[in-house]
Amino acid sequence: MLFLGIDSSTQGIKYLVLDSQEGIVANTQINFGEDLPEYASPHGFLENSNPLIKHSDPLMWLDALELGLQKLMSCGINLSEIRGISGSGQQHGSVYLKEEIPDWNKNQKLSEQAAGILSRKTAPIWMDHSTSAECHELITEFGEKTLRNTTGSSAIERFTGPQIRKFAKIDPENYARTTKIHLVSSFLCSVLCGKDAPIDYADASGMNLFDLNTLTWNKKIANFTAPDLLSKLPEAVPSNTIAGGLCSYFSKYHLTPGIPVVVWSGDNPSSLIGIGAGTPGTAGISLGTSDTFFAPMTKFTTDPQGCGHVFANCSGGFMSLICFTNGSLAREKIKDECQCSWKFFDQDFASETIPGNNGKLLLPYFEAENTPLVLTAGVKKNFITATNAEKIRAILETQALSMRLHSAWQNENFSHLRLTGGASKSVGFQQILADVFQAQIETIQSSNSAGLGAAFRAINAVTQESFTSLSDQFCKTISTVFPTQSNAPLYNKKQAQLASMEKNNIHPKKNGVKR
Ligand code: XUL
Repeated sequence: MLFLGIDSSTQGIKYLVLDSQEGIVANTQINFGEDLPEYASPHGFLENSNPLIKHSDPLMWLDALELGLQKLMSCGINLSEIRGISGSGQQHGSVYLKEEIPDWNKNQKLSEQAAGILSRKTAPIWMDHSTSAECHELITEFGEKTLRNTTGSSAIERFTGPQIRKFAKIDPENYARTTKIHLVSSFLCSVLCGKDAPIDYADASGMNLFDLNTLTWNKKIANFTAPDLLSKLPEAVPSNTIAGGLCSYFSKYHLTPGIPVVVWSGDNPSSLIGIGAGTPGTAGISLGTSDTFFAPMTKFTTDPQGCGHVFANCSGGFMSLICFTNGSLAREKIKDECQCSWKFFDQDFASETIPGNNGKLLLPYFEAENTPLVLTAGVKKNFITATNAEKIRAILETQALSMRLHSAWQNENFSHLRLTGGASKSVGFQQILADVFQAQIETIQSSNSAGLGAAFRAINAVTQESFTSLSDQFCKTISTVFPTQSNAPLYNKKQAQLASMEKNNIHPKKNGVKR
């Protein structure tokens, strides 16, 4: 049986078809910047003179969805044999509708039909950091600790609740006309079903609105966030819920109308499933537009610094998530500065440098950063001169050390770390991560773990096959890098150096941080 997993991420949409016996049989993707230049979003979001504002055009996602399905038709598999679909979306982004999602008319493009039902032309995405005032208001009303213990997170700029509050404040008329607010995940799931779909518990956790103790929307927080908000939120449901049958519009892509569409989730919760990190002791690191560190949690613990999060885990229980905005785009900036090849950036720099890099570090805040919270972009270095190889080691070691520093609140020991995402193939970065975490670094066959996790969730909901059985079959490790134990003291020292560099360079008041 074939299942389709779709991952709608910041810079594009990826499609993966999994044969439940044979493994992955098709893989394809659409890049928003390259394939849809008319949307003027080279990195998946629109230009804005305010660097804290990051919005995307939801119609671009719909054109990409259709373009990708067309591309998938030419992959040589019979799409009519697909028996279930699920997906994942970049987290926190929100889409505002003034009418119900219709049963689409086959003779008109999705984007043309959807244009008429949006109550807000653009969707704030996870990279938006423009809601500090709203976060401050939430914290003043409920207290930081209460928010954290209720929703799993402090009030966070990119989270959907503060974003909705800002919209209701700056555009009350269009907010009032809004009848439904979707996440990227639930919006695209609704599009496939041709009717409004629910939000799964895991992606609901990234909104500052969902109570992780009761697994329901928190009425008090929702009422404070924006007028009448509860009536505009989709239902929150377990991650294995079938949202509906595929609407007949998609028969033009040879998909069979009526096949189950399983509720979509966030890309990070989906990746946790897709890398097969079901058991405590194994964590995941996704090296994409954002770098994220995530792991199943043995107990509900929150981050006292307010940067890390607890989400519902699609396979039950909870997971942690720490997001670093300056991931691949920051690596690319350094690569551009060095004018070197990817081979040099991913591998050859290592032989021209030494672990620890003679203390050279750099705070790579090319964009506003989530972890630690930095609202004024600016790159800081503790060196004046460095070779290209040293600059590359400086960014990679800083990113690895920052992940270790800011994930320590979980109080868990990780002996295995599974890497996913585009940069996971960098053998230089793999060794640095192994040495910094003193853990085994594993990679699996598919670097699209969010799409694979989505396909697993479709299979699990439709056939009841367990996640353990699926990951045993399809998440076999293809490479393992072992830590060099003698480098442990050196990186412990360097982590302390990074902590004090962050402390000395990040001035909460100057940055407008009110947490
Ligand atoms: C997670 C986060 C990002 C997006 C990227 O909290 O904001 O990782 O999910 O797609």
